[in-house]
Amino acid sequence: HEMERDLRQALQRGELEMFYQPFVDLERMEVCGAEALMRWRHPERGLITPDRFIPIAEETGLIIEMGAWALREACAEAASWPSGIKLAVNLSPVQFTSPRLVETVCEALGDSGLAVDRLELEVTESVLLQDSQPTLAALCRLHHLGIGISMDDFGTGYSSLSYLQKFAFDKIKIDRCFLSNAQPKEAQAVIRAICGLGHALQLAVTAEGVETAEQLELVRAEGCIAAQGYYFSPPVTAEALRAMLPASG
Ligand code: G
Ligand code: G
Ligand code: G
Ligand code: MN
Ligand code: NA
Repeated sequence: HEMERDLRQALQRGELEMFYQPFVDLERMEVCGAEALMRWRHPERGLITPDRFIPIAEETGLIIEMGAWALREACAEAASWPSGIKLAVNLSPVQFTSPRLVETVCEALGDSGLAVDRLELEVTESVLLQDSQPTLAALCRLHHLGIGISMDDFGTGYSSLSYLQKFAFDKIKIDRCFLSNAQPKEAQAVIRAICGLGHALQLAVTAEGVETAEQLELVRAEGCIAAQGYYFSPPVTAEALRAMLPASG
């Protein structure tokens, strides 16, 4: 696979880079964390977004190495942030096929000095699709260490609700399609229902894809504790993200 060779080289040559998208605490209206999102800074083709290369990295298993690099890189960066600022990192289902996943996470934390309770790992419900015992065991071990586990892209899969029963998630991130693809009335109904569910299950609920002041008002009024989206900031370089952080926290 030509793309696989290119990706492996990209990893070796240091062409992968982590971007960060802030999320905002809706009570204090302050940045309270950032999600790490991978980019490929290609020497000829410029900045390539993950939808173009993560699927190939998953097919070839290279995501295991790339994901380990991403964890180390993001934890090292976040260790320099004010102590109230959280780091969210995405994990692919394929990374759970590695027996070393938990160790890899622990090494990234240990080497960076980032406190465990500042790390959140985002997984989509596809992680729990096959009812894999090793996957569930790894999630439980990570959770027991004090790492937050978030269900990403909530509501877009086959049966999101049943997955909430399979594992004690800390947070659900409402998929951005519920804001972007809906009339305001429909969006309100869906956000309200998900916030009600989160409240009943004692889960933090956050909104993705907030692009307008109206959407911000809606998710805040319905009880989301945090929000993320272009209204605040797109994913930006580590340096640009640092400029958005409070002086301490
Ligand atoms: O940054 P962007 O919105 O284009 O990211 C698209 C998707 O790529 C994200 O929703 C996420 O699922 C995936 N992704 C981005 N960065 C990473 C990463 O570091 N690791 C993994 N496993 N997936 C990522
Ligand atoms: O992990 P996840 O699939 O949720 O990744 C978030 C992706 O969503 C990133 O690739 C980011 O570029 C994208 N994104 C973040 N905020 C917005 C937004 O406000 N609108 C849209 N359309 N996309 C967004
Ligand atoms: O609108 P203003 O010029 O203040 O925004 C500058 C940038 O600051 C925004 O694009 C956003 O990315 C970033 N930002 C950082 N923290 C916050 C916050 O708490 N609220 C808002 N609205 N923007 C924030
Ligand atoms: Mn995510
Ligand atoms: Na998402």
